[in-house]
Amino acid sequence: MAELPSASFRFDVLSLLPETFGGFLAAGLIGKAVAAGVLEVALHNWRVHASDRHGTVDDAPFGGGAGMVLKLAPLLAGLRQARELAPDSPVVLLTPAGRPMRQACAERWARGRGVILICGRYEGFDARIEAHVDEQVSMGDYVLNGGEVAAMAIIEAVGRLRPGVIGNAASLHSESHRGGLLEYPQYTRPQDFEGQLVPDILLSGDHAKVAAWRHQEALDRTRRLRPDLLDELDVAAAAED
Ligand code: 6GU
Repeated sequence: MAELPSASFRFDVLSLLPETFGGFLAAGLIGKAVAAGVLEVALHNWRVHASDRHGTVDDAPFGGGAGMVLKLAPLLAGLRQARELAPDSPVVLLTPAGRPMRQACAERWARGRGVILICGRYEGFDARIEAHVDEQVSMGDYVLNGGEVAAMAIIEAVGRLRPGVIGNAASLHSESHRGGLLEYPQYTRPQDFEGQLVPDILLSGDHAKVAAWRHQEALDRTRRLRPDLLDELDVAAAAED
């Protein structure tokens, strides 16, 4: 049976550097999905809403101190425009002061019809923006010059969960972070690469043994690299008892 045409999912991105998205939106599976209309990405440069002819979007901080603060009015004008185009989309502020992005977040957003993403640049937002957004999300505990790279990461993480973006939907099921563990190690030919061997069990043809080995490897790897994920699984399991 032919696959049903999938409804389009839209990203509305508020950015002062919309040109940074060009290559990203044209390449690979995301590029194909955009060309096919499965994903729609509207870039809103909110500098056009500045009130002066210089396009000023920032100003000095009240209370003094170094740096500048992004003004509220032009940003909110851009947000209003995006909301009119995407009234059902949650509004996500991209900031290092937000909650770290998680796979569960991508899954939740992918069940909706779109997401509005707000990217700042260098300086912080006027804190009053918080009253106008649904969530504040960070890419992790390090500092970027702006939210654009974070927005691209989110477009990819959410977009790839939408029907019609990834050819082999089955590959979505065994990935790292699905089920709270890192993915087990994978190997392909050759079986011997300069003396580095593929584990024998993978050549055994015993599917049950392979499955058990993979689960154990996923656990070991998670314990080694991301013990914090195992703590979360324990908490989740305890909550189910
Ligand atoms: Cl979303 N924005 C900026 N400027 N820096 C970050 C970030 C976001 N996430 C981590 N660092």
